[in-house]
Amino acid sequence: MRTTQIALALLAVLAVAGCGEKPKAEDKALTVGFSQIGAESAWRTANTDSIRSEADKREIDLKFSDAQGQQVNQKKAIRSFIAQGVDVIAFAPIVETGWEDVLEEAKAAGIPVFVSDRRPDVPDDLYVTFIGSDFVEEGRRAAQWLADKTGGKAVIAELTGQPGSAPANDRKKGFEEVLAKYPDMKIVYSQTGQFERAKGKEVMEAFLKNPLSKQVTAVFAHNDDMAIGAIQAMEEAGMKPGEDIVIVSIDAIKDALVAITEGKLNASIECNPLLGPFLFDAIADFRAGKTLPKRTVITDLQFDSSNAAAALPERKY
Ligand code: GYE
Repeated sequence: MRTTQIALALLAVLAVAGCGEKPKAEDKALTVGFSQIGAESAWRTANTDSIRSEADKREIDLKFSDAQGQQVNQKKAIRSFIAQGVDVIAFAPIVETGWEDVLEEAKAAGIPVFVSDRRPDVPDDLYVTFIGSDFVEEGRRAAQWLADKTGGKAVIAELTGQPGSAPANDRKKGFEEVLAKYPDMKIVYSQTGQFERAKGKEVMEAFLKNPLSKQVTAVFAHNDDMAIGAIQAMEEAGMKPGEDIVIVSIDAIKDALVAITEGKLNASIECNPLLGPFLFDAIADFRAGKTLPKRTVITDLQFDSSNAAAALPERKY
């Protein structure tokens, strides 16, 4: 009698738990296809680590694709995510233009698209939300820092980022907007270093052979890696970067904070690459039926000799 009761109770529990049934759709791990730009900078590596580790933590099935700096590869990856029927697509668009067709295809397939880091130039209805820093503001802050440091007098060489990318376009725009208020600050040379350390070094090496470089009193680099490459070129040419020439850049990676404490770099405006938690929170909220803002702006700090050393021990990237 007792055994029968226990057996019945057990059966009831199993029935409630739905034991033996096939797993329902919501029991499966969420599948997210993420198309990354490449590995051009320390910022990008930290961004990739953040996305991968956050997906792991949440047991999300992440299909990660590295486009190695090519828009065609990103578009191929997105098309392959559509063909695989992933639940969500996320991507960091390398350049602003040329995304409409592939995002229309995702929309037609009913797959929501989340934009991370850089903005694509497409109509709002082609993506759910865009999460990233305000690059125009970063450019403004770099210029304002330089104006304050130099008393509004500077002959500037600019190292620009990936041509056609939102951070290169916007950082230049914000920087020039502030420069317009200072008649004695002007950019006399501007060349892309593609956001890469080696290219930043190459560009500076070539520029130092140009007589125009003798007039230059400041360098604005669109990211720290290019600034660090330029610093190496200046040191190899026997100059004292940070003293002979004032250098300001963007990202605030650990190497930049080190260079500031060594007096070789003068300032870096932060751009937070740790977007994984923001991205996967947004995806979770969307799936829970919440309305998301079209744009989430990540707030950033800035560093110079007044605060870099204190921040260094805690810096993760
Ligand atoms: O500043 C740069 C990277 O899109 C914000 O891309 C990002 C930029 C970052 O290569 O270092």
